[in-house]
Amino acid sequence: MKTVFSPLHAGHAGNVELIAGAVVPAFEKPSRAEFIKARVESEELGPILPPESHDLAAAKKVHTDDYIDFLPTVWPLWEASGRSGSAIPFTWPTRGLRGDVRPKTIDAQLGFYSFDGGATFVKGTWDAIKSSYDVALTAAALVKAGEPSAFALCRPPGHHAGAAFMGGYCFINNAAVVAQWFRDQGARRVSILDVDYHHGNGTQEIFYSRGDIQVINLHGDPMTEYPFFLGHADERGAGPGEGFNHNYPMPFGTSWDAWNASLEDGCAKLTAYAPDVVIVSLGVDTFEKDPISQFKLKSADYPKIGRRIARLGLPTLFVMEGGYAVEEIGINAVGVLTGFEDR
Ligand code: 6XA
Ligand code: ZN
Repeated sequence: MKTVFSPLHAGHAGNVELIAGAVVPAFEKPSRAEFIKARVESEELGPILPPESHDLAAAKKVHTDDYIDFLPTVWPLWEASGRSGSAIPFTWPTRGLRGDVRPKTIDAQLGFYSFDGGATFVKGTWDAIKSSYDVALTAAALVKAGEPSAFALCRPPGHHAGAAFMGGYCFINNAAVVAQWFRDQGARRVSILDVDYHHGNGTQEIFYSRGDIQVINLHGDPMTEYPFFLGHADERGAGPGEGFNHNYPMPFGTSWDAWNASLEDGCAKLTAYAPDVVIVSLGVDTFEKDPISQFKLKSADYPKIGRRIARLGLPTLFVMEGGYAVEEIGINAVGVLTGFEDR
């Protein structure tokens, strides 16, 4: 399997986040991608290719124009206002406030275009976001050209980003971009299978009213887990999208047997839908030692995930999302991919 990777991710570094009342170095850090790349190499998964540069038209098919135009302006506006450090949103237009007016200052716009303080900018962030987007589209083109599978080693991740908001380390929704791109290239139906520990609220929001892109999410129950405000089992899609969104919320402590039962059910839904291509939002923060997550999957479980996905028998694009147990993130992510290749 070919991997697409860009070193430009590394400029998105040195961020901080607020967690459990403390400001700490962000868990989403450059070493994550480097550990995965090193494991791709040591397991000899296949060649590692650089991305080709794409314009932002494909991003604007799933995000609003103004949101995408905003992202590259953040750091210049932040610096122009005399700031350094991380640009972090801190005020949101929640219930009872005006969400229909876009204010002028950088602080206000950060809040206007986010749902939490978890998507933060430093100087190299925009170039990293753009490279992650290019990685996803370049890997998608490999599958379109006939590769049975490809791995988009994206960083930053994407599945929390909605049509007009960032959050949870995510800016451009890479999986959503490539799902739409496959549709525009002639795929009749596309399935997104999101196995990250956290609900992919952005992906769900983007395709909630669509019947041509099926979204399946396995994740921590939002009653107790981030992102808290989406991801319940009764969210099944709306209008023409009704019945094409499937959520599998699971409790803290879930281990392989129960998680795998959800995967089996999700795979049955996927097979019944009969898509032309599958996009896997590949998060490995389901791991028992993940520092911010509460599931109990073991390293030996990840190849089993890959094997099950391979049995779908469909062209498959893996798009990297979360996973923070840095020592093991490479073993687990690449374990899914070698399992897919049944080796
Ligand atoms: C809250 C936790 C963000 C989780 C991001 C993630 N700061 N999403 O892994 O998949
Ligand atoms: Zn996650």
